[in-house]
Amino acid sequence: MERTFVMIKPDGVRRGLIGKIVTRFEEKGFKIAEARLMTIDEQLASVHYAHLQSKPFFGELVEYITSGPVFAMILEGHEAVRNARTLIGFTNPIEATAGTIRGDYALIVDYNVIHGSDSVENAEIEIERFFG
Ligand code: RTP
Repeated sequence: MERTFVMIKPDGVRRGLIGKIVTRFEEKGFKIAEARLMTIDEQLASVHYAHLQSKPFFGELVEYITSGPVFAMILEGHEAVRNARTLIGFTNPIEATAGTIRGDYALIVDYNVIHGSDSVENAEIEIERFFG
């Protein structure tokens, strides 16, 4: 069964959205294979967002993702990567459709509540990175 990596970011955890977001994945049909609350340090943040290192918002992105605990999950299901991305919605909440997690719970791209792996290959890399 395909696996994906999903992480509720510090704003989502702070706002008490873990339960609501986990319920959405469960209701959609995903199986939660593993889950844990953890804190991301600067080094892990720099690896995870290495593809954005040249962006002007990189420093603020690292500050945000390290600002408090995240809730990391391994989800299993049919086409888990693509199904999870659809449920999560577009990166920028302004473009995310109502009914998606970002469409319903976020206003601004800087604080978009959740991360989901964008390919099967990256999902396996991120699962290894966060769960070892
Ligand atoms: P994620 O990795 O969090 O699931 O996001 P994504 O694939 O949808 O988008 P990506 O381009 O990889 O961006 C990663 C995260 O960087 C922040 N971001 N801020 N201020 C900005 O213009 C901007 N653009 C991206 C967001 O937190 C985004 O999720």
